[in-house]
Order: sequence, then C-alpha cells, then structure tokens
Amino acid sequence: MRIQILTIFPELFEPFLRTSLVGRAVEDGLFEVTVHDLREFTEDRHRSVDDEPYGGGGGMVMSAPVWVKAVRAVSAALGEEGEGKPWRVLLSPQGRRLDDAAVRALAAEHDELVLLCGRYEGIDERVRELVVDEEISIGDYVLSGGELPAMVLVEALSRQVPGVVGLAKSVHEDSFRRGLLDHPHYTRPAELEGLEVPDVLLSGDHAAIERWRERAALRATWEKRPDLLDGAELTDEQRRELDRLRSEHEQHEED
Ligand code: 4HQ
Repeated sequence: MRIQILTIFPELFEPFLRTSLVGRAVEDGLFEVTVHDLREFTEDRHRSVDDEPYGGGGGMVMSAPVWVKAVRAVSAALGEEGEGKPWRVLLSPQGRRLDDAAVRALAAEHDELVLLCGRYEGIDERVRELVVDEEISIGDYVLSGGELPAMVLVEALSRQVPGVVGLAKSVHEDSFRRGLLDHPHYTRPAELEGLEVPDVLLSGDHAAIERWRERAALRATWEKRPDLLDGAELTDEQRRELDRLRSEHEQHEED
C-alpha cells in the first residue's frame, strides 16, 4: 500500500512514521508513506495557503488552487508508477465515521491513497468537488487539523497490510473475534492487592484457555459495547454462549 499525505505540518509525521509497528513496516518497505508540505505547491512569495472567507466572519479558509494543484501533482506521481488513479481522502468531521469495516474496505479496495489534512476553519468547498473521492471522520469532536486523523487512519491501515502485525495474531482475530472486543489480558504478578488472575490462564491447558478467551471476549462486548453485537457475525456456539450470559444476567436481576 502506498500513501501520500498533504499537510502544512509535515514534521508532525516524522516520529510517528519512525516508531513502533508503523516505523518497522515503512522501514521494511511493506508500507510506503510519503509526506508532502502543501507549501511546496504555492506560487506566491509568501507561500500562503489560506485567505479570508467570502462573506466575512472569523478565521481563515484554506485556498482551493493550491490544494487542487497539490492533489493532482501527487496523484499523477502515484499514477505514473502505480495502478492508475489513487483514492483521495479528506479528513473531516463531515465524513463517514471510521470503523473497523471502513478500514478493512479501504485497505482491500485501494492500493494507493492521497490523504488531505486541512487546518484553520477548513478548506474551500470546491476542493471537495474537484479532487476528493471520500471524506472520513475519526469521530464527533473538533480537532485543529486533519493530521492526527490521518495518523489514526495510517496506523489502522498498516495493520491490514500482510506482514505488519504478527501472523498468529491476525489470523486469529480474523477467524474468531472480528467485530468483538478483545478478551481481558493479564501478566505477572499472579495476585495483586487481592486480585487474582483467572486460574485457567495458569493451567497450561491451551484448549481451555482458548475457550475462556472466546467467552471473555463475548462477555466484554456484551457488557461494554452491546451495540457491536448487532453487526457481528457470530457462530452458533457464540450465540449459545450469549444466551447463557443473558440468562445468567436475568437470574441476577431476580435475586
Ligand atoms: N477536523 N475527523 C480538519 C476534524 C476531524 C475529525 C477539524 C479536520 C478541523 C481543519 N477530521 N479540520 N474529527 O476534527 O477527521
């Protein structure tokens, strides 16, 4: 997967792209990320990227011409070497909310992305019409720029690239627990302020441990994010387990 990022703060991405799993993936060439300074595409002496809003009011608006020029230039550069047209994504609170399904779909459908990170009050509306294929939001809150959302997207996408996350883990997540929350995790000590690690995890019985984790993942989802269960594809065994959790719960209510 190849990603081009357009921003007026390219330095924000440097430590991020050098560190941890993303850093390793980039270094190993599994995942290519290029960050471009939007100001490189300006033509005036002051390298300005913003202007006053038509109609007046507070704050500045990012200018359309520089964005259109920049997106077309980096898209053409990708297109020459790659598969043709990259998918162009604007990070914005008006976009479709990012979730696991959206990350997987993006990774499966597009090998080349251009991410547009805006600042100030936003970008001239015409940029959307001319050079944006999709708007994506990372959540319903207001940030000062699209850079953090772009990093969120890049990190989530990197995990979908074969070889970036350890094989055992990804295979596992894929086949069993997709759409569910993770099970609880424990490490030493076995007892902390009276709180003990569940016995089964110390038993060495891998089949029993796996069954416990399956149930614990289901329970955690049911307790903390029941909304996720509506969309999850559950096995017959998982449905039975869910019924058991529900009747246990009703039992408690009656007691
Ligand atoms: N932005 N998810 C960039 C966001 C945002 C979000 C606000 C995007 C400011 C300039 N982007 N503009 N939430 O809050 O993606």
